[in-house]
Amino acid sequence: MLISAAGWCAENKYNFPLLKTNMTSFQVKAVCPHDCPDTCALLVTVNDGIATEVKGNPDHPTTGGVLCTKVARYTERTYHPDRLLYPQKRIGKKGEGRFERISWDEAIAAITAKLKNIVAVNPEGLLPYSYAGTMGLVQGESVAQRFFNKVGASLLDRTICASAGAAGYKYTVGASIGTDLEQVQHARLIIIWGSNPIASSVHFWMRAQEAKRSGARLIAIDPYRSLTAEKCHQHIALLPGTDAALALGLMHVLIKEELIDRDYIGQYTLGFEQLAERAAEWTPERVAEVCGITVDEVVQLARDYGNGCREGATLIRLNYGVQRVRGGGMAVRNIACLPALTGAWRNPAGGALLSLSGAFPKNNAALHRPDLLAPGMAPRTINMNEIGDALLQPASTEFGPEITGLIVYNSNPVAVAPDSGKVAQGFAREDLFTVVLEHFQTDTADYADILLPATTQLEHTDVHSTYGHYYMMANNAAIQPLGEAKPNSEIFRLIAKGMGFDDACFSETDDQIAATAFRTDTVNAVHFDWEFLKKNGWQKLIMPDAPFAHGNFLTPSGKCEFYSESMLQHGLDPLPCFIPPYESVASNAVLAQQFPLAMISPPARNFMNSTFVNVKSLRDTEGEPHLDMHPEDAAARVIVTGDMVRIFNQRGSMQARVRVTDKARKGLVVGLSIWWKKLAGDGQNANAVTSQKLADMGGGATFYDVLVEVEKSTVVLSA
Ligand SMILES: Nc1nc2c(c(=O)[nH]1)N[C@H]1C(S)=C(S)[C@@H](COP(=O)(O)OP(=O)(O)OC[C@H]3O[C@@H](n4cnc5c(=O)[nH]c(N)nc54)[C@H](O)[C@@H]3O)O[C@H]1N2
Ligand SMILES: Nc1nc2c(c(=O)[nH]1)N[C@H]1C(S)=C(S)[C@@H](COP(=O)(O)OP(=O)(O)OC[C@H]3O[C@@H](n4cnc5c(=O)[nH]c(N)nc54)[C@H](O)[C@@H]3O)O[C@H]1N2
Ligand code: SF4
Ligand SMILES: [Mo]
Repeated sequence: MLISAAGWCAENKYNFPLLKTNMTSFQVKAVCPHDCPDTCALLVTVNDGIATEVKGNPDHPTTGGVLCTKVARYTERTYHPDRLLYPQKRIGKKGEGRFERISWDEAIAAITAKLKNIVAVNPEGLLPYSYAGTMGLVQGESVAQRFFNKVGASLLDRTICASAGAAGYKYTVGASIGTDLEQVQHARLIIIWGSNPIASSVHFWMRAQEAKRSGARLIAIDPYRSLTAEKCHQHIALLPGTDAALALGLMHVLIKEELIDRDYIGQYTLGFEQLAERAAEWTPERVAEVCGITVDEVVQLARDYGNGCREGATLIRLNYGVQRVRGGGMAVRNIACLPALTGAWRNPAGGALLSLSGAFPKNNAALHRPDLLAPGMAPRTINMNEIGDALLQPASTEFGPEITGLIVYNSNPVAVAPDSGKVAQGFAREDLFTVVLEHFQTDTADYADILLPATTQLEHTDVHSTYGHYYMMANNAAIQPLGEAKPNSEIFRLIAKGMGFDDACFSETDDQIAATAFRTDTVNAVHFDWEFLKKNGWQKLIMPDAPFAHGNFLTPSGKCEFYSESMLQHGLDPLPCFIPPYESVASNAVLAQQFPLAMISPPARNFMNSTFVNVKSLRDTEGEPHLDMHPEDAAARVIVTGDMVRIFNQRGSMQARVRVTDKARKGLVVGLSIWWKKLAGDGQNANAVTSQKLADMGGGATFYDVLVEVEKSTVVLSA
């Protein structure tokens, strides 16, 4: 159903910044809301109140007029016939997905009646569950978090993506700051470590390609020959979860062969002597054995990196592929030591790029209003990676009250959270009251008691920080909300009002909230001005060209900490070390007898986590859930390309169609993700086999720390 708002734009009553003055056709400056480092500037063409085209803004320096295939199809998603357009209440069993239309008044009354009961027993019985469906600071955690603070609800630790690596990087470098994306094309050597930017950060890839055309060498470190690895000069296919060992091996060779920058080390680092002693233990032979690669690969990579740093800019694009395992935080920490060892930070195009989010002085005090928490209240924190277990926990002194109320927004936990069998079991609890704010009837929405229609980025206002470049970004609404959809902010304002909360902050408009998004008392954003940002679309943070060229690390010592006292205090090894995976052939021989194959489930190019899986043109491009399997592993199981297989372990099983290919190294299977469970024949996805165990730091997830077995399916179910 196409909801037309024809006639509405005739007078441009919302005073959008117009690039064309034609009343019936104009363009609006917007921003891509997705959990992607590129945070593109969009130009939305609106004709007669309908968004007809979404393009990349050619004037925005990092977008350069280019969008990925997913968001180029944004209108298809916005006007999708399955968009949720009005509030609904559940009439079937939980998970069945049968709903009936109700009014907003009925919905808010039903929600607040239930919440009042839950809160009266114990406010910690209520839990938010949200992640990065939109990265906007207004539609993310502004009014929502104010509401949960006011209630005194349980807190959610948002650890599903980046927290292990962020912690490891922070111990070493001090904050999520690194090489500016706009410098990448000047690099002479780029190591793409645990990342597939062709799929997940195409604007980084464009710059890496530019560097390549100017003679740069590209090396991928990835157990899988991803789209990106295929296009690099060299691909080092190590075993999953062994990156920390490879980094130690590089340190070993760099130090032994004196390929280090003694001057930089002396001035700007802490603990070199101890590091050298530790690295001495990691001979290339030992590293090769742990990582399942050759001695020559270790030694040559170290020489290329060390010599590269002397000859020009050498950049490590490390990403989240390395940190979704037990030792993920340590892996990122070890890699983050390398540019300080070689002085690669001296060059603006050298150094390391993980996340740049730490540069944005987000004004969380204004956005989230932690002061709304009543004096003396200190709600417990639930780690979102453990949502399955948390929902199945009875009350206890240790755990606190049972979770009886759950409000889900900006996330699809039944599809994306690990150990999905338990998650679904938790969501199915009859005594759990669940509200879901969504665009579509996702796997999670099927379990809602009350399902509320949320607006998309084209229909609401927002302000964005990013993690892949240094621009503050503004999103202007392009069209009116479809049907009865409302922004998350407005929905939480209505719920707050229904609860009787009359604090002034629940009357602030989205514009007023956006205007407080960044602190202007810090040098990075001293020039932040929401009115300007809205009109211009973006404003770059004030950042030095090479953030750590002269030290200035944000660690307690102000140096790059090869030795970290904070880590010691937190019960961690203060020096780089290798923490083996929970589940691997080398680290868990008993389990590996039953489940001998490592499995990873990184993002598919045409999906954004589980978003877009229901957009037919994109789903058709991915086809169906696949499993890439090495020819020897397939032959040993008499499996050929096209066979439907069952992938299983002690936690669950899923079905997928096999592609026999040496893209997956021997001993590894790869299921590109994250499929909607209900769009797969057996109603399962990769998270049927993933685990709720946590990484070494930051409470991070361990999605790629999984052993499975694969067998030909006897019963083939189709969607
Ligand atoms: N198209 C698309 N883009 C996305 C997303 C999406 O779902 N689809 N998701 C977004 C989100 S939420 C995130 S967090 C980012 C993720 O962005 P990246 O961190 O760049 O992650 P991926 O692109 O998944 O690349 C991870 C790569 O790591 C590899 N890998 C897996 N295990 C290991 C390991 O142990 N060691 C090493 N060295 N490599 C390993 C995988 O094979 C994969 O090729 O992408 C964002 N962009
Ligand atoms: N097996 C496996 N599992 C993984 C991963 C993996 O690599 N493998 N990756 C993990 C990672 S890195 C991440 S970040 C998580 C991602 O997990 P999530 O952040 O849950 O991401 P999505 O699956 O994209 O779900 C976001 C949902 O928010 C909705 N949404 C978007 N905008 C709005 C809005 O304005 N309002 C409301 N109410 N809803 C909105 C979308 O419709 C979508 O259904 O998944 C993790 N799960
Ligand atoms: S998903 Fe990433 S690449 Fe695609 S439009 Fe959004 S920010 Fe740009
Ligand atoms: Mo993520």
